[in-house]
Amino acid sequence: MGDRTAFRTCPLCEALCGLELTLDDAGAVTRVRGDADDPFSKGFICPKGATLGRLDGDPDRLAEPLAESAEVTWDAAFEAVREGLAGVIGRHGRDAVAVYLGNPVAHSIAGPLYGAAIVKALGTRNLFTSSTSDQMPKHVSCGHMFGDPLAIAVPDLDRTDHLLMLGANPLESNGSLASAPDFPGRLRAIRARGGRVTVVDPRRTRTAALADEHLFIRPGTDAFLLMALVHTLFAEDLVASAGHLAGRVNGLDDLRALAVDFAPERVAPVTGIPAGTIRRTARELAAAGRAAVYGRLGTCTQAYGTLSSWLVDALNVLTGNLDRPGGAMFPRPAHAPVYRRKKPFTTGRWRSRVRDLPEVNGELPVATLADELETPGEGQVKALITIGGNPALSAPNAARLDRALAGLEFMVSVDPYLNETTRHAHVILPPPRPAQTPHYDIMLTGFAVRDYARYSPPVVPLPDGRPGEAAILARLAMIASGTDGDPAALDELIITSTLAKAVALEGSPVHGREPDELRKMLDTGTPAEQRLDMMLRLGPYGDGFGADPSGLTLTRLRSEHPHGLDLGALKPRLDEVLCTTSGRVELCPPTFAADVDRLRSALRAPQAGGTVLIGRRHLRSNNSWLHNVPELVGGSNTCTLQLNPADADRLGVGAGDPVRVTSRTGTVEAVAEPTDTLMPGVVSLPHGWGHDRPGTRAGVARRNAGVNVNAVTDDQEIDPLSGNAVFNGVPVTLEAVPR
Ligand SMILES: Nc1nc2c(c(=O)[nH]1)N[C@H]1C(S)=C(S)[C@@H](COP(=O)(O)OP(=O)(O)OC[C@H]3O[C@@H](n4cnc5c(=O)[nH]c(N)nc54)[C@H](O)[C@@H]3O)O[C@H]1N2
Ligand SMILES: Nc1nc2c(c(=O)[nH]1)N[C@H]1C(S)=C(S)[C@@H](COP(=O)(O)OP(=O)(O)OC[C@H]3O[C@@H](n4cnc5c(=O)[nH]c(N)nc54)[C@H](O)[C@@H]3O)O[C@H]1N2
Ligand code: SF4
Ligand SMILES: [Mo]
Repeated sequence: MGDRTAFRTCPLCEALCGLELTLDDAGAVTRVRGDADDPFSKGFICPKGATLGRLDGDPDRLAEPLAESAEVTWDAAFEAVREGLAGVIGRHGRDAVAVYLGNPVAHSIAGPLYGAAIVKALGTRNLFTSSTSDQMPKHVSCGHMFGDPLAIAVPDLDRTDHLLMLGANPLESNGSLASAPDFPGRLRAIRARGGRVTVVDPRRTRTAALADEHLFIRPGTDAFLLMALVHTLFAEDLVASAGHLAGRVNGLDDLRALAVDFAPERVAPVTGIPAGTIRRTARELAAAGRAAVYGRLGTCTQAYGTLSSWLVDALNVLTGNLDRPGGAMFPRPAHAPVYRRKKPFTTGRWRSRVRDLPEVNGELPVATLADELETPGEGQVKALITIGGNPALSAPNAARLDRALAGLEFMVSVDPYLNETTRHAHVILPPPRPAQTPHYDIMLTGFAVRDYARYSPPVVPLPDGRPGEAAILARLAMIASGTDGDPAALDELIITSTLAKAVALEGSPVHGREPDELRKMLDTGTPAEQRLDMMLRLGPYGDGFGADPSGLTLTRLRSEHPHGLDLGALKPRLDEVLCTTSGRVELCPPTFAADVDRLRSALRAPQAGGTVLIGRRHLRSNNSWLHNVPELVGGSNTCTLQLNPADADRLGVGAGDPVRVTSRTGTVEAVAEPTDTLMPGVVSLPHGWGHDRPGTRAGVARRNAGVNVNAVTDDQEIDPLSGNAVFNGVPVTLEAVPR
């Protein structure tokens, strides 16, 4: 034999890059390059994708399940899970089992296909995910504005003339809630075709440096700036009243009235952005032919996360840029049916036990997970299932959560690493290597800046008896349901009920047909492949089970488009997306209007002057779990405390000096990195570090431990409408540590 080449999508971040892998005859990945034939990524790759082989072959990855720290067979591991869960449910009831789903769940086939089934089978209300450390404010905003929390409009990067970007740093993150391979190149192209990019960020990031203009903003104050932009559009008669949105929007007058109090002069002292600049920014936005406002993590993980997310889209509506080419558009993923029964969005269908926080999108805020673990009483969480998550590092006040995890009666983790979180687990079920895992981006193609589909079968086959992640999760769902029968029955149930619904639904491409006939037509691969085939065939580009013989099937996607299939630029589709009760875009939902009171009181309050902390992403990190790849740690990727040189001088510290950072919740000590890229009064620590805990297995990460920023973030501070964590604008005090 010898070397061979194989192709797959990179599963690491949201950019969906195609990869070309070289494998030796033992099946080890020896080289990774960008897949030049991928129609979306066209060969683009970043340092993380390029080292996927090192991650794939990491000797610290768990190959076999662990139970009480010993390697066990898969049967024994599942039996231990069955006993552990049954015990807790028997003693304390179903809500005593909590589930935490982390970020990589959204980057797999298995997570989206089986995650919900596990939660449903458990019958617990205690679902927590990394979404409430991330984008939940956007779901709430879109839920109320468009009726669907997943109807997230993305900037049409390739056609826009003007991009106003807040709280995003795609030059390091490669983009988020806007899947765009080579995001940096797409930004440069905006400028190259004469367009304009403006970045709003408390730090002059690499993205800000690439832009035409960078506005430093005081952390956590975007909602004020956005309100002032709205104010200016109304005050200067710049609102696009005619055009394709005319008659499709409710609440214009309500928003106008709300914005009256937020004149640029009033918000300037709060945001740190001069009134003249705010006015000019509004005028530029209104004057641009095709413009998009895009807000990401920095605008979500703050105290006004939902208001900021809402106002971003309010600006897209007011400038007439929602749902039009070059504006903010709704992707049309190939696997998601267009026709569906529509239920308008609500929150608070149940509430958390300890802090009485509302359910949002079927889950509770991760900021209250430790409360639920620690507070005794009926309904206390006694068991936890984590899937692809590391909340002992990633959650707000993670040090507290880390301690609370130690008290669980039972914990099982589906995770390839023995890390800060999974060291608390009684059983760890490791998914196989990326090379052994199939890929289709169920979640992220829903946010792609072009319609695009790609299926990557496993590059290396699994050994007999070794379950893939889909099979692990399906088995967990069966165990959770109390039957522990054949997991294939679960998929069969889902397929049968989906087909039954599809044939009954008017407008569906299979309306009126026989479910049995459709069932027989499905792909003959794994259960996950059968479900994917079903989804694609029912989707907007699908063959409708023969109704459109040239349409998409999984078989066709796999055999005819191994490098992926470009389904074209985004198309206007507001009517397909909208499912508000009114059938219109709700520009000023009452819950948001009520929350504006917080902004108004803050405008009246004297400005607090102290130091605040923000986060930071580095190109070669990926949250907490790539620090065990030698090529990715060290150099520019180190866990330093960045601060403005003026602040460093005042503190009497220079580069490399230790600084103590203290907040309400704790203290960390980090090494100073003075840099004028940070605005005065703002300091920055990256997240995902702190790999010095005992009982983990990650040698490289341990030697590059860093400190956990989430020892100083606060789980009691949340964005009230979404329950989202607040990672930006955390009040801290600094102290030089004598050497
Ligand atoms: N290399 C790398 N890539 C990643 C990840 C990673 O860890 N490393 N993580 C992935 C994940 S999980 C996500 S969610 C995405 C996130 O992708 P992005 O949203 O691009 O995230 P960040 O790079 O954190 O950028 C957030 C920016 O907000 C700024 N900011 C902080 N506070 C405020 C504020 O109050 N207002 C404004 N306007 N800006 C503020 C920060 O300085 C920072 O530049 O990245 C993904 N990609
Ligand atoms: N201070 C601060 N905190 C933050 C952020 C911030 O900007 N600042 N960002 C927040 C954001 S945006 C996010 S998304 C969260 C992330 O929060 P989490 O999802 O809790 O944390 P990750 O570090 O992404 O952990 C991923 C876990 O999945 C495992 N894993 C990797 N690949 C696979 C796989 O294929 N299958 C399975 N089952 N497991 C896998 C890894 O080993 C690791 O344990 O962190 C949040 N925390
Ligand atoms: S940008 Fe993201 S998807 Fe592309 S190679 Fe890098 S980590 Fe992978
Ligand atoms: Mo995230």
